[in-house]
Amino acid sequence: MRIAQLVARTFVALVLVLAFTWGCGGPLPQARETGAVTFHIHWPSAAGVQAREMAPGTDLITIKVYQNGAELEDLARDVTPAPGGGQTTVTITSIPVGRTRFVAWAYDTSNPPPQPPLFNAWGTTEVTVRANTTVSATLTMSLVSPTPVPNSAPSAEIQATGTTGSNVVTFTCEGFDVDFNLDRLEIMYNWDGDPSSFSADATYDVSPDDVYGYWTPTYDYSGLGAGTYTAGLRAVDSDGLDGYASVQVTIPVP
Ligand SMILES: [Ca+2]
Repeated sequence: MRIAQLVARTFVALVLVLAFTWGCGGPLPQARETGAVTFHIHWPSAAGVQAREMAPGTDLITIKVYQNGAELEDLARDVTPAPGGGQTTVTITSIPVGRTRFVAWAYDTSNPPPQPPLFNAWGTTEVTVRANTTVSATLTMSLVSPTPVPNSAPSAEIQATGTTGSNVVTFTCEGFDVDFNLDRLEIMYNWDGDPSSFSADATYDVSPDDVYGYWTPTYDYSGLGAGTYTAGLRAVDSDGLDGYASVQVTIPVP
């Protein structure tokens, strides 16, 4: 009898634990670790012209934060540029750890609404955010002139990473287009070693047209001979203007 009661109580207790766990949506996920980045925002200088004199009306810099191609909207930050063309320093905190892309736009907001603010410059950089650490980074702005801006060509960045023994290389492909009409990313290889065979192999559509595209295609090189190969990335906007970047991939001897 006692054993039966014990079994019954244990069963009831188990049901209660399961119900509690279920009702709470399962074990709480561990909060993802975060870190911070301090940006030193530099302005271009040329021919003795003092920094921001080249974009004298700039009174707002907006920094946006991206991870894995998605914007972390809560982390976007508006910054007032330092007066007199000096360096602007700003720290963004509570950024989840990992590889992070930052894009900054600089504006002259003196235009009365509904006219849009004049877009003066932009800059971008990639930072690896580390837990409970403040990383220092430089963000160099590139002037956009004249304003309003004629359509300009996108820029492209490509990196390659592989894991020993996996026979797979992963490409990190990024495209940027300041006038928000990035249309697609195209990756190309010459795995057969013939430079004339270098051609677009796959395409990633940036939809809707945006300022930023992010894509991580993979390539399985099983059976490929050891050697150094080239992979290229084209970032193309909706008017057909493009930017290009390439990366060398070294396949080890099996
Ligand atoms: Ca464009």
